[in-house]
Amino acid sequence: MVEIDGKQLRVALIGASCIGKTCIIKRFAENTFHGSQYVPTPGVEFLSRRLTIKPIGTVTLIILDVAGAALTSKMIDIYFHGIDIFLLTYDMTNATSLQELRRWMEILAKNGVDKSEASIALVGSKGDLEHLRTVRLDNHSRFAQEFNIPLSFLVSAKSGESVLTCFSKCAIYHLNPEAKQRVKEHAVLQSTNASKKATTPAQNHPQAMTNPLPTRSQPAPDPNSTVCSVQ
Ligand SMILES: Nc1nc2c(ncn2[C@@H]2O[C@H](COP(=O)(O)OP(=O)(O)OP(=O)(O)O)[C@@H](O)[C@H]2O)c(=O)[nH]1
Ligand SMILES: [Mg+2]
Repeated sequence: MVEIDGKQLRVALIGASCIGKTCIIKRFAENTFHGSQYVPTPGVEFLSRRLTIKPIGTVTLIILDVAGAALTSKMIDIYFHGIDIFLLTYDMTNATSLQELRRWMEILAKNGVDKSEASIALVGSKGDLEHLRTVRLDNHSRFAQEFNIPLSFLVSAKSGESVLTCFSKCAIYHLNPEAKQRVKEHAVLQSTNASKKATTPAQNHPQAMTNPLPTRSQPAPDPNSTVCSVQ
């Protein structure tokens, strides 16, 4: 069993502006949601929370809230130094925000972020706005497959749905060397087998250990829920 007591993990949320990164972090770290007005994050902010993962112990997550506007910042390599887990976040009501993650993936690659060292998750935000969804589940899955991203979540900072699960599962995954080894092997399989479709059985693929993106009944529209994502 992995010994985790006292460990610290550095987690960064990255993605376009106004997709709900700060709200997800505040929901996780403070269990609050102040969604009525949008205040862009200036540069980078930090919050932390200690997580108890039964039965293996406690781990402290130091969470970097990276402003969407930091995409072009010259400081980005400093921000990304030593990050254990990247949560690549997009707004499921805004298809452009998923495409913008391509630019963030380029930045990760440029900064030498190694997918077998750092763990990467694809996170769809604003899951309570199912009625406004423009990113379908298959778009999400295709993106995750294209970049060999092993973890997938759909969360809502507003309702709190899956926020704790997302951070906990990412931490557990990152602390499990076997899971990361499987990603490494899968990446090799993909690159040596580029002409064929990946044939790894679903139960062996790391994606199988993630929570399925849930479908849910449609909540009533909430006109006050967001300033900038409901266009
Ligand atoms: N309905 C709904 N709205 C949300 C949710 N999360 C965030 N929002 C809205 O989206 C707006 C932007 O959220 P932020 O968390 O500030 O966005 P950000 O990604 O941190 O933006 P930058 O700091 O500019 O990078 C907020 O004002 C909220 O109204 C959610 O889960 N559901
Ligand atoms: Mg922010």
